[in-house]
Amino acid sequence: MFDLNEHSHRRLNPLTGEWIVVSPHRTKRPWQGQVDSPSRPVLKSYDPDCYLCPGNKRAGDNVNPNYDGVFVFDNDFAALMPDVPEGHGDTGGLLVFEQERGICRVVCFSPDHSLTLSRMKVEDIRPVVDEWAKEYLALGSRDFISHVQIFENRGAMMGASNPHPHCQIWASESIPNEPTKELRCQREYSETRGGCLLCDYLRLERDRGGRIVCENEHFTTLVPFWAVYPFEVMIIGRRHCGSLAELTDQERNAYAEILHRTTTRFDNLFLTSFPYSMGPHQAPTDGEDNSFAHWHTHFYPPLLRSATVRKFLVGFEILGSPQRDITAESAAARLRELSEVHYLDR
Ligand code: H2U
Ligand code: ZN
Repeated sequence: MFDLNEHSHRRLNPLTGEWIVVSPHRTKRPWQGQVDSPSRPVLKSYDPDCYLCPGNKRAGDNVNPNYDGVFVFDNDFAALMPDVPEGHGDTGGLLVFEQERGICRVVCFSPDHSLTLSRMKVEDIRPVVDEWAKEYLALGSRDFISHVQIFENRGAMMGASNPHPHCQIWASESIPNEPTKELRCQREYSETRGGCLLCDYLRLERDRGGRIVCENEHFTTLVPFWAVYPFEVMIIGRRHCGSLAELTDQERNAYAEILHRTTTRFDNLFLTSFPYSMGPHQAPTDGEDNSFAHWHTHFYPPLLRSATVRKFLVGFEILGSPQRDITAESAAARLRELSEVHYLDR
């Protein structure tokens, strides 16, 4: 009898169309690979050397105002620029390029250098949610912007340059790879099956329960069946809509709340400031009919055990397919049994 908890298998990610190899029998193997020291919580509320703290100097002659809530600015080292001239080329389908215009912004969540989403009050996360919605609309309404990607890199391990609570926004002329795959799959699903992929998936998971981490009235945090990262989760809204901008007042509060609860569980897992890359996937702003797209949020955390990193994509994963040892079901069970009171408050 085939057993998903015993036997090697592969799982389809219906959002991207890609397969993930799952090796549940392998979790007991000894680990002699990379061990990082766990990220300690930051203690000081103000750091005179931080370029995101209120009143401090940034690159060039820029000085941050003495902000007391959310603070947004154009990235001083933007990866994408709005004023790139038109350019494209195609040499026999082999050397292909086109100009990529864009706008990059930085959003500070709080003036307090020591905070994280897990340590902020829900009522202080709500303005962050509002700012994300506002930036999505403002950047998305620019005629050359087709997609707005908001993302937070949390922790040095994930490449964050600074512990100050912040995220980045890259608004781009083209739709990036990951959303392109997800949009294609969502469109095909709705054309062939006549429903929404994520509405149907959420309903199925809520019926079964085994991969659900936590829920509130409007949102569910779950470990997707096809998760690649050890404690990867998705936050999916119960109501079908394309972006944060469409959320009601109550839904925005509920989203702030589920962000807080999810990140608190993460910190409580290994009693660390848990590293991750996270961000919402929202409908493109390319003027096309994207009504099939169901906005959602991904969290990709690299930690497997306390101070032990999931190998970054290497070996079979880079040459073949991504692979995981700990199943989505056991990861969800671990996250589900954790307290929602932050360990530093206990
Ligand atoms: P990360 O921690 O995710 O790297 O985000 C910090 C961003 O802040 C990064 O993209 C920008 C960097 O370009 N930055 C400024 O815009 N001004 C500065 O003075 C330093 C860093
Ligand atoms: Zn700071």
